[in-house]
Amino acid sequence: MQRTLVLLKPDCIQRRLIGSLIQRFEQKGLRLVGMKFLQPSRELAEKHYAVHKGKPFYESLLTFLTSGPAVAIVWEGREAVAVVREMMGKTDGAKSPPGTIRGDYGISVQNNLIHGSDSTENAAMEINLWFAPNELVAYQPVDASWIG
Ligand code: D4T
Repeated sequence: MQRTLVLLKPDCIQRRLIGSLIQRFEQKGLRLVGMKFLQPSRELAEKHYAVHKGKPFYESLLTFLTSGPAVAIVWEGREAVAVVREMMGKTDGAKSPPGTIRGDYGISVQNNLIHGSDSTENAAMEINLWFAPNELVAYQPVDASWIG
């Protein structure tokens, strides 16, 4: 079982799409492990996007991520990292195919609604960044044997 970090970015909250996006992941069979609604600080945003420091879009990206509240979620499931990335679509909503989250809900590159970890290593780091260990809940869903 893999775990992955999803952020519903400030545009997702402002556009009232939280429920629609969470529903997709629940229906896919991913298991909710942790979830919080928060106002990301500049410090947290800098750590989260450290890999992009120095790039032309870095400052604008930080301003965007800290522009309003966000939802941080940990999902668990078989191949969860790749499954979430596939469901998100491409970075640019305009180039993202219909059926994906960014393809169905956006046309922007920066305001692209959602973040998902891109590897199991980054997932572990990002989960640790956004959540304390006691904010993650381990349990056995009753339908686990049906989901796989
Ligand atoms: P995240 O990391 O948010 O899940 O997005 P991606 O994995 O799809 O894309 P990324 O890491 O390359 O970019 C991070 C973040 O920066 C924004 N961005 C990206 C931007 O504003 N301008 C750009 O030119 C690029 C490449 C969008 C997502």
